[in-house]
Amino acid sequence: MSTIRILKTGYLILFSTLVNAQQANVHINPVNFSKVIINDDFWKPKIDKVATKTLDACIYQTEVKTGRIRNFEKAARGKGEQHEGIFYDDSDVYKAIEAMAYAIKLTGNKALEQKADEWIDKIAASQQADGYLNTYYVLTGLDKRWTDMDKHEDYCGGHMIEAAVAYFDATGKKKLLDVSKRWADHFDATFGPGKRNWVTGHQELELALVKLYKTTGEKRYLRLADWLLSERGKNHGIGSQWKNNKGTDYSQDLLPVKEQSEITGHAVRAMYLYTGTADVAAHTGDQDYLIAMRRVWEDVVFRNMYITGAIGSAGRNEGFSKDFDLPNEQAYCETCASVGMVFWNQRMNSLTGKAEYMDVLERSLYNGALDGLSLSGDRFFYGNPLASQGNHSRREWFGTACCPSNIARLITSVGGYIYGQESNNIFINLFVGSETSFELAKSNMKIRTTTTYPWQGNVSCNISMSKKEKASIAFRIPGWLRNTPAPGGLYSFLNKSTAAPTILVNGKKIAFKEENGYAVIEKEWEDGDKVEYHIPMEVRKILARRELFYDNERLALQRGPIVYCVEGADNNGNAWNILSPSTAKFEIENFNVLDEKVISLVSPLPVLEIGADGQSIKNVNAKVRAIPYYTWCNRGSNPMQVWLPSAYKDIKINY
Ligand code: FUB
Ligand code: ZN
Repeated sequence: MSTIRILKTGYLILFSTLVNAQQANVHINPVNFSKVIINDDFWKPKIDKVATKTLDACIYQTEVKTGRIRNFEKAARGKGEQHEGIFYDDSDVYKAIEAMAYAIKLTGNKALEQKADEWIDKIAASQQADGYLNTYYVLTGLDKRWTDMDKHEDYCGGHMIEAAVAYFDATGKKKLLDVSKRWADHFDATFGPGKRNWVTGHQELELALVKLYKTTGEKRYLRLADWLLSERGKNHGIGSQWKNNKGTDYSQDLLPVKEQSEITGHAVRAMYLYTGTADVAAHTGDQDYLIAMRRVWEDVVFRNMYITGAIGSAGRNEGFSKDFDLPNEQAYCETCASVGMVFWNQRMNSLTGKAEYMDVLERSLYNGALDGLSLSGDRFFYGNPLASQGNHSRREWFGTACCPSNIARLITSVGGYIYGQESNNIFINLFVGSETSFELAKSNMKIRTTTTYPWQGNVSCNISMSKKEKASIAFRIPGWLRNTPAPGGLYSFLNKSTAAPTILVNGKKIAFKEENGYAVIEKEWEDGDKVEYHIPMEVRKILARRELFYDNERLALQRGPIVYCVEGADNNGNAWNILSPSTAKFEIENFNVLDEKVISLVSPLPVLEIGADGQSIKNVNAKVRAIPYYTWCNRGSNPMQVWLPSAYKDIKINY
């Protein structure tokens, strides 16, 4: 199957040939977002909100409230005007364009396309004759460019490439892709074997170069990404200000990537590094990278991940601290780090074919990452703590504004995480109402999925076949159904469940085999076949390993993939005075958090209150309501807790 796509410009790209040629080292090829139509009750409204509210906010902040677009205009004029903002601000423009690209593809929003085109013209106009592009150095002195690895020139370049690839995929327009290629060619001419050494100060370019390789077919971009990885751990001195006084390897540059086994330093840098590493390994087949990544992944998931799938507990380095050091109220948990967990875990699933990576991805996506965006779509969390005394609020924007456009690009590209394929084996990784099609060996298979996930575990797939053909469909069996909240035993369910998934084909229950965490059915598919996959959902109480000191004598609640919290808004203004004994019974109740229809959990629980005399303490039984963690702090600043005390000593009446 080699489709030659001829673009308007006469630019030839051998799309399918390339993709097929490159996938030798992966077990599952994710279906690109652009091939998936989303019509899901949970995700579609969120995508629409990002396409309107979130991106409107990004556009307003980018071109009106801050100087990000003005910087490009000034760089294009070349009159030495003053740079506005921070040296990495260009990256936010690119990430917003990437999100616009996904939104344009999904919603056909013409105004967004016009805006993106306008920005791309300005970006192109500011590119230097030799391909260099970075408004900070163009405006502050080109003589200083490429002298400081920490200054994010490569990070901004990487985000430009990602935006260019997404925009090209979404619209077929290649102006930004050409700009990116010229920039990458400039980088390639400057750095590499026999040229100058370089280590990315904030990883991102590695994964972007692999995307550029996949889009253009030019192998030198892959080689460049591989070379950048090989340069790490050679003492080039990046992030050196952090090494001694913070005691961690801030930029994951103390050891060569292949020798790394511990997660260290800045969380977003780490996630982008290992995503890029997995991408390179997928195309080169370098097993040493895969072995190292598994070691590091275990260190993240077995010892350093929150129950929300968030990572990076420490604010001082925006990253990891000691193993098992996961404070709740002081948790940093940057939104971008959860977005990075989604990226990396998808790559690991693709490389290994194992569902457990998707389990982690799902946890980070529905909880740690989604919490970063308000239900209104135009307010953001930078950090995502698991407890609050009511002193947190969602913000319109940040000085360092990496998170808003990052969550925007993740939500609009969620279609890219649902399905996978390897020859005649189809994988359903996330349960989202959507449609896509697969080229099988002899036929075309179309799948239309309907579901009310994440609130109920019913997933129904209608199959259309161009002709009959044997193939397998593998449904992920979520770890939470299998008594494994997270691989590695960092968390466990208080009570074991014997619930099991069931599959019906054309109304008849059938046996399936289990492979790598998937429920697999194989048959000759016929047009009109229907598969119903059912994953029972129960309210589960979660305990943390003893070493997670902050969670001792506490439990958390989860149902399906959703982690819950109690918030003052639903509980008489408090969330810290509630006791949740291990025997407490929670019922489910439909509930609205603003306009978000959710399933809440309710239980009569002991609540401590100060009596009318101001001195006595009353122990009352009150109906306590827990809501999905991702919906908290949408009704003003409120106290909140994910981990509820199960012993009186951990209760606070006043906070
Ligand atoms: O340095 C660029 C971005 O700003 C990082 O990814 C975030 O952690 C924030 O520091
Ligand atoms: Zn961020």
